[in-house]
Amino acid sequence: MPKKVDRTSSQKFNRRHFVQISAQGLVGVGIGTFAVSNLSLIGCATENASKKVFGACHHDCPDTCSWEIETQSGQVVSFKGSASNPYTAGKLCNKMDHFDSEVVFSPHRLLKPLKRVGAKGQAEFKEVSWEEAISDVAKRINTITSEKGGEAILPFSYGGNEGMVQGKAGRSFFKHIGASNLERTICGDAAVAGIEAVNGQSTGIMPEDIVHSRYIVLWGTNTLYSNQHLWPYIEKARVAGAKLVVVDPFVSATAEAADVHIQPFPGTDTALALGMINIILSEGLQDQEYIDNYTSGFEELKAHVQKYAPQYVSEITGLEITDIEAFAREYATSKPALIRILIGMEHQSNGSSAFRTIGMLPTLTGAWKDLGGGLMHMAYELFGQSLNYSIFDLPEEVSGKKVRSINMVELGKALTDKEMAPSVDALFVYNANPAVTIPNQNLVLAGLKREDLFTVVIEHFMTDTAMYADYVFPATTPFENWDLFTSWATPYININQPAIPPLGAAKPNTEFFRLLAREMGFTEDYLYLEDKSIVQSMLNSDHPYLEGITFDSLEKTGWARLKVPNEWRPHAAGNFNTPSKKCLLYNPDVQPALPDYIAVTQSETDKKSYPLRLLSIKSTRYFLNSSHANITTLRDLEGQPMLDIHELDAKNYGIADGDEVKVFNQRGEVFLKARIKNKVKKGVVCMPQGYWNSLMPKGSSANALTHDLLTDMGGGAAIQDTMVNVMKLA
Ligand SMILES: Nc1nc2c(c(=O)[nH]1)N[C@H]1C(S)=C(S)[C@@H](COP(=O)(O)OP(=O)(O)OC[C@H]3O[C@@H](n4cnc5c(=O)[nH]c(N)nc54)[C@H](O)[C@@H]3O)O[C@H]1N2
Ligand SMILES: Nc1nc2c(c(=O)[nH]1)N[C@H]1C(S)=C(S)[C@@H](COP(=O)(O)OP(=O)(O)OC[C@H]3O[C@@H](n4cnc5c(=O)[nH]c(N)nc54)[C@H](O)[C@@H]3O)O[C@H]1N2
Ligand code: SF4
Ligand SMILES: [Mo]
Repeated sequence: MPKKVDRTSSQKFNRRHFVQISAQGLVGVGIGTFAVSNLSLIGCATENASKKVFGACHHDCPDTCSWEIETQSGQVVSFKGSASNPYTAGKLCNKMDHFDSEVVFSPHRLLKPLKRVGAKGQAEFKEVSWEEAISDVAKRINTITSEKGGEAILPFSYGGNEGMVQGKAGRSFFKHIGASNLERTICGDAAVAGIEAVNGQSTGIMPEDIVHSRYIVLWGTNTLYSNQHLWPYIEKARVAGAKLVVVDPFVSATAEAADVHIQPFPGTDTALALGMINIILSEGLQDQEYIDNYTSGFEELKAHVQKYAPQYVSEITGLEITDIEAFAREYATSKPALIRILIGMEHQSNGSSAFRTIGMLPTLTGAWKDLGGGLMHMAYELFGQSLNYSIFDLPEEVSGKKVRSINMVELGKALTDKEMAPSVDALFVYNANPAVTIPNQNLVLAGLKREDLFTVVIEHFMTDTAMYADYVFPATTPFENWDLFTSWATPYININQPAIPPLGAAKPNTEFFRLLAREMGFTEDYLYLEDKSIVQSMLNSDHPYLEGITFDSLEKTGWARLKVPNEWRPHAAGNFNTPSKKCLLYNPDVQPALPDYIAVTQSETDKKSYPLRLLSIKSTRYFLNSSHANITTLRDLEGQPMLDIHELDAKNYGIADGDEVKVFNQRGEVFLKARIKNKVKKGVVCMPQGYWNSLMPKGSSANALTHDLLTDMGGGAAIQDTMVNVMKLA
C-alpha cells in the first residue's frame, strides 16, 4: 500500500517501493533484492585493456550533451562530458553528473524480469526468467489479437530515451501486429503546429548564433534549467550589450536573471503578441519591404489586429499598457532581435496560437535579415532531412495498415472508456512514466488498476507506472547499448557506443521486441534489425549536412556538428517552407485562418469552486520530467515541492508561508507546503511537475489536478488550463 511519506526523512523516498520479503516468498523490489555490486558485476569482465567510448545523454532535453566513458578491465573508471564538443563544453548538468552511480549502478535499478504476484499497483512481484516472461507475454498478445484484433494493444512510449535506436524501438513490431497508433503529442507538437502554420517549418536560427543578438526574448522558456547549455551564449551576448527579456507568468530562475521580466497571465500570449503587432503596425515600426517581398496575408492581419488595442490586451494579460508598448517598440527597433521559444508555453488551450502569433513577429520587423535575429526554436528537421531513415521502411501492406489512433494525452480516457471498441486490453509502456507525467492522473491510475488490462513495462526503476505492471522488464542504459542521438534543438549528432555489457539481465528495448517477435513466430527481417546496423545505416547518407560525418568518423570523435552553412540566416530572403515560399500571416488552410485569443470558458459554478489557475511546470532543477525524482541525492537537493501563491490570495485563504495546504479540484488533490514569495500573480498558483505520486502524501502529484484537454492545434496537452482551489490544512 502506498504509505504516507514522512517528508522529513529522505530515506523514505527511496524506500517507498520496496516491499518486504514476505513469508510466502514474494520478493521485494529494490534495496538489497537486486543490489548491483558495481565491482562484482563488471569485475568478471574478461577485457583487461583500457577503453574509451563516446556517448550522449538520452534525456528529452534540448541540449543532448556529449560524454566519454573510460573503462579499465571492463570497469567504468571515468564518466564525464566531452570537452571537445564546444556546445555542451564538457559539462553535463547537475541531474546527470553522477548518472553512473545514481542510475547505471544504482542499487535500486531493475535487473531481472518481474512478474506480478500481488494486486495491481501493490508492487509485489517475483523474479522470473526472460524466457518465461517473454513466453507469457507472447501468449497473452496472441490471445488478445486473435479475439479482439491488434488495436486492442496500445504501445505507450515517449522521450525517456531519445535515441534513434532505443527511442524508436518497437515501432515496427507494433505496426506489424496492427496495434493502435499512439499519437505522441505531449511535448512540442502544439508548438510546432503553431510555427508551421506561419513558416512551414520550425527550424530557426542556430543556438550559437544567439551571441550576435542584442535583444533577446526568452518567451515561455526557463533556459537556466531546461536548456542550460544555451545560457553561456546568452551571457556572451549580454557582455556585448544584449538586453535580456523573459516572458513568463512565473518568476522562474531565468526570469530572475533577466533584465526585464514580463509576467502575463498564463495562456494569454496570443493576445500579447497580437497586441504587439497592433502597436508595431500602428507606429509604422514594421519592415514593409520585407513584408511586401516575403509574406502573404498582411492586409488581413493588419485588419485583424485592430481589436487587440493596448487597453484590451492589458485587460487580458494583466500587463500595464506602458509595459506592452515598451516591449513592442524595443523589440521592433533593436537589432539583431531574437525570440527564443521552446515548449513549455504550448501547454495551454490557446498554446499553439501563441506560437503561431509570436512566429509572425520577426517577419514583420525583418529580424530574420540579421545574423542573430529571428526565431530560435527546433533543429530536428535538419536531421530528418539529412539522415538515412530507409532502414525503418516497412512493406506497404504493413505501413499502410489503417489503425485507430489514441492521443497519449487522453490515456486515462482510453483505458477507462467502456464504449471504446475494441477496449485497450494490453498496454506496453517504455521510455515513459505516464502514471506521473500524463494529465488526469487519477483516471490514468484507474485504467492501470483494471484487472483485465495486461500491462508490460520496460524500465530502469520501479516507477509509479511499473508498480501497476503484470510484467516488468529491465532495460539497459546508454552505458550498455548502441545508439545514435540527434538533437531536437541543436545541430549536433552523437554516436553512443556501449561501454560495458548489460548489467544483470537487463536488455536494450530493441532486444525485448526482437525476443517477443521470435517467440510469436514472426520471420520478417524488419523485426530483427541489429542496433549497431541501425546506427551505421542511418549515417549512410550523402546529404551535404553529413559531409565527412560517418559511422567511422563518429567512432573517433563521438560527436559532430551538422555541416549546415556557416552563416545560417534561413529567412534572410524569405525562403519559408510553404508552397509560396512566403511567410503566411493569413493561412486559409488552418482554422482559424488568423490566430485569435480564445480562452476556455468555465461554468459559473466551477468559477466559484475552483477560482485559481494552476501552473504545474518543470521548474525542477534536479529532475528531468519524472526521471531522477526517485534518487535520494537529487531529491534532497531539489527539496520538497512547494505551492507558490500570491500574498493576497494567501491572505484570503488564511495561509501563511510554509503552511501545509491541500490543492484540489474535480479530478484530485495534492498536498504540499505554501510558499509566499510572489512568484505568481494574484489568481495563479504554481507547483512543480515531476515528483512521483508514490513519494507524495496520499500518493498524488501535480497531474492529479491537470486537465486532459487538447490544445488548439497539434493535439498537444493543455495541461496548464487547470483551475483549482486551495485549503489550509489544520
Ligand atoms: N531541469 C529540467 N530540464 C528540463 C526538463 C525538466 O523536467 N527539468 N524537461 C525537459 C523537457 S521534456 C522539455 S519539453 C523542456 C521544456 O523546456 P521549456 O520550454 O523551457 O519548458 P517548461 O520548463 O515547461 O516551461 C518554461 C516556462 O514556461 C512558462 N509558461 C507556462 N505557461 C506559460 C504561458 O502561458 N505563457 C508563457 N509566456 N510562459 C508560460 C513556465 O512558467 C515555465 O517557466 O525542458 C527539458 N529540460
Ligand atoms: N503537469 C505537467 N505534466 C507534464 C509536463 C509539464 O510541464 N507539466 N511536461 C510534459 C512533457 S513536455 C513531457 S516531455 C512529458 C514527459 O513524460 P515522460 O516521457 O513520461 O518522461 P519521464 O518522466 O522522464 O519518464 C521517462 C521514463 O523512461 C525511462 N527510461 C529512460 N531510458 C530508458 C530506456 O532506454 N529504456 C526504457 N525502457 N526506459 C527508459 C526512465 O527511467 C523514466 O522512467 O511529461 C509531460 N507532463
Ligand atoms: S539532461 Fe540535458 S543538460 Fe543534462 S546532461 Fe542530459 S542533455 Fe545535458
Ligand atoms: Mo517535453
